[in-house]
Amino acid sequence: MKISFSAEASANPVPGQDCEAWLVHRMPGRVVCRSPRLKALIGFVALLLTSSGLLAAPASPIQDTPVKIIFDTDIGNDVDDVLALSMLHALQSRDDCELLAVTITKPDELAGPFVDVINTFYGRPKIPIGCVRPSQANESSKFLQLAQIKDGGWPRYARRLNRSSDAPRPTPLLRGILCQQPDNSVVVVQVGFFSNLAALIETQGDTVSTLSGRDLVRQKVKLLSVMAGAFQKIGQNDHYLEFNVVKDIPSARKLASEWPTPIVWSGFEIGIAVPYPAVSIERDFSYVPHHPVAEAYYLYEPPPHERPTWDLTAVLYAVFPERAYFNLSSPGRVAIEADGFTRFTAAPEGRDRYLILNEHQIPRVKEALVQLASQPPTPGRTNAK
Ligand SMILES: [Ca+2]
Repeated sequence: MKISFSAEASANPVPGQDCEAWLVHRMPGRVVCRSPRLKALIGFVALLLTSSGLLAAPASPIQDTPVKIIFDTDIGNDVDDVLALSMLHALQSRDDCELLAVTITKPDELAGPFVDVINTFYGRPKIPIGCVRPSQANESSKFLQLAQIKDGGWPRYARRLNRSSDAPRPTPLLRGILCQQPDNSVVVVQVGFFSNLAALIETQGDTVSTLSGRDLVRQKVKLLSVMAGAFQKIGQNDHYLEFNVVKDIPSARKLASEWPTPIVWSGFEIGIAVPYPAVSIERDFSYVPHHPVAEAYYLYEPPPHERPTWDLTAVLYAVFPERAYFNLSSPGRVAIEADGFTRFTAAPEGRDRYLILNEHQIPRVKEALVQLASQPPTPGRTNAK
């Protein structure tokens, strides 16, 4: 059980009220203490336990409610999407996020089943998955075939989804999920192409919601955390054309010009500054004979290769924007040029910012990414609450 403190309530205590009356059960397994006296008592007991060695470390990060996340991914291209999805499961196990849905922009029949494999492995087979339909534009994957691999005639990894074509399409799924959420509550993490979210803001009102896609996003979404573009020189190249943008430039341009909420961009330079430690892939996933995340990494490019953490950084910022893992640029506006270049122009009221990472932050970010990506499933947990 996690106990957290409400700073605004403790600053304004009600005189004479019992401690117990200030206990508010916010959600299963999670209690918020609003009593200054009880907080002091808990703090004293925690201090005693800590000094006696019974508690090894201070309490985990405090957050009122789990961050509601929609994860939009081109999973099956690079392997960082897989590590990013495993991070989200760890964060949900820690009550730091709630993964509402995974939507996929890779037009591969095995992309949906592979996400189903990962979600099932982490004990959450009911998380909705939305998939674009297969197309000629698809590039073959190095690891999605893990969804079909068998040992002695039996599937190595459990799943229910047979092919992406059997899953809902992303746009109606996104509309249905968003309209059920409280206003200004959802953080969308986009770590692939812009196709799904550009299509979402293009939708008209329907039986699910009378709002257009753009108005629905404006009402329900508080932040878009996107891995795309480049906002520093990449080597000597000051006009770097980043993969997620150039694969669907029309959609990227539409989103950049019309998306109605704040956007924080994790540029190409952030992920390459934090290579994922190969030793983690070799050692941290060996708690089971077959681990789909590690096996995907090996099939993509095995250790000692250390893959950049592009998509993982977008997840880390999305869930912990207040933890100073990164600095933010000044506000401005990102425009996508005709060739796919992401041009940032500072503007005081601008919608966009991009991540900045200094040398002191890199070790801390790397440690967080490793610990989250390699955290084992929590027994008995499902997304069914
Ligand atoms: Ca990706």
